[in-house]
Amino acid sequence: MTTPSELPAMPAGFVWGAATAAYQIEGAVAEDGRGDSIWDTFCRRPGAVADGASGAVACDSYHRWRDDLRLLDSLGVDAYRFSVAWPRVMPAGSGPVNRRGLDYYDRLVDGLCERGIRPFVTLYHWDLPQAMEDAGGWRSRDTAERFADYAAVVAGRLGDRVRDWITLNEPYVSSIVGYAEGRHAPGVREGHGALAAAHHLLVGHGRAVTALRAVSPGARVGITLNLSPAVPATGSAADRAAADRMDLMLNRQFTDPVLGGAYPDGFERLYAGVSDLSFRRDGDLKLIGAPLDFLGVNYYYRIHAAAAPYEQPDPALRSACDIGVRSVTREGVPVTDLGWPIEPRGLYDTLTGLAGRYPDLPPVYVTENGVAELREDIGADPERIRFIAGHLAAAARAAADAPVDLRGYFYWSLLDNFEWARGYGPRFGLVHVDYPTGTRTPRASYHWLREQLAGRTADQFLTS
Ligand code: PNW
Repeated sequence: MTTPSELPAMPAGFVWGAATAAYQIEGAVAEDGRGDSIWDTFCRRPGAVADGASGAVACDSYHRWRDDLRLLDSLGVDAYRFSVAWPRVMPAGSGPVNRRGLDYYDRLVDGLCERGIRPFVTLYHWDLPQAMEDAGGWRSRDTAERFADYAAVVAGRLGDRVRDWITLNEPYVSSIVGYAEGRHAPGVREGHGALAAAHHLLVGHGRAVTALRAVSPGARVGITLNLSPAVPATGSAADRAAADRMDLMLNRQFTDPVLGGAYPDGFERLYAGVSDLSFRRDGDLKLIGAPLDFLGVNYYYRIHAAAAPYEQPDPALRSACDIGVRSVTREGVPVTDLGWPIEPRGLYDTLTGLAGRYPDLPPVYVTENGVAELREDIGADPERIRFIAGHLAAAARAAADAPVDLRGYFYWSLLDNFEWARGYGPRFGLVHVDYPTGTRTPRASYHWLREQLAGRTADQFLTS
């Protein structure tokens, strides 16, 4: 198959956007009353983040947000997905509200509305207030309640202009990468605790959905999940079973409760001896599985799964990511600079798979998809253009082949930014950022996307 270099025609009303997240772009971590988040703490831990980097300055968007608005405006996107930092709004996670923190998002939302750009607001993109972590973090059910309180506060301030809300970004990463792998904040390696965190994140999601709708009756509410099809590295029974375990941990642990109102089959078996799952309570699934206005899907790559020995033979000592699986690179599959396989068909399979498994699948937005380069390349990024066009073609095919109501696509990311434990090496941006001067320079992909978007109205008219 040849790789397209143009965007496919999408139905009228399709939302084209770009995405960012608070801790990755804002900087200004000690300004205007912001409290510490678990990422501020994690970044201070020796060896936790590449080059000892942190989000203390990042893209300085807390001060340069007008530049970001100008970039979005001239790009011609319909929407901007950004996140609100919980510790700016409630420095201790609960209790007093910090007006100055909310003021920042108020200005940003006003600026978007003035330019006709629709805000998609993520309420939690991993920056848990440190004070909440000190009280148990997501292992504690109370954090879910506090999250809903915070969601209500944000909606109370922004809900007159913001319609589209995303409760959580990638609860898999918050729980499994943060509490089981320990590669992300808070950087612990647990079994039961990580599974409790995953569950409480979903409870927090459910409570936040209720709170958002109560405060802002016109709200459209969704959640963003990172989904990666797990395919067996070989046809062996062992690799097929490994792929199934990976799919359970990474995908179905989240999609089944949220979209199907049920815990996935096989989950208790997967974690037998690791956790008794005693954090589950009656009524949780009803809350977690309440109908959503949309699902956000983050897709980067698919996983080629092979059976591997458990790191820890004794289940009682196992972390929740120790499931006897390793992911392998397949001969002939191109990879990005981060080693992530480039396979648009994984996005096709994700979308059609959702439609096949969940009869009541709500409308879907691709809330992230993108490619990073490790080179400090300011201008030419043909790989990025091919990546975007290839993945959109796959998404459009999925929407044509399956009952998927695909409503939009957000490129990750508008800007080069703080890529978590990898620091500032990987560059995902349509726009290059020079650290730490903060100078923003649009890349070729930005100009390409701008031209594609400028020409889209006529195309869409033809096909709709
Ligand atoms: C997503 N991992 O995350 C996030 O939503 C973004 O904040 C991030 O910048 C983007 O993808 C690109 O990575 C992930 O190491 C980041 O397992 C890292 C991991 C997984 C997801």
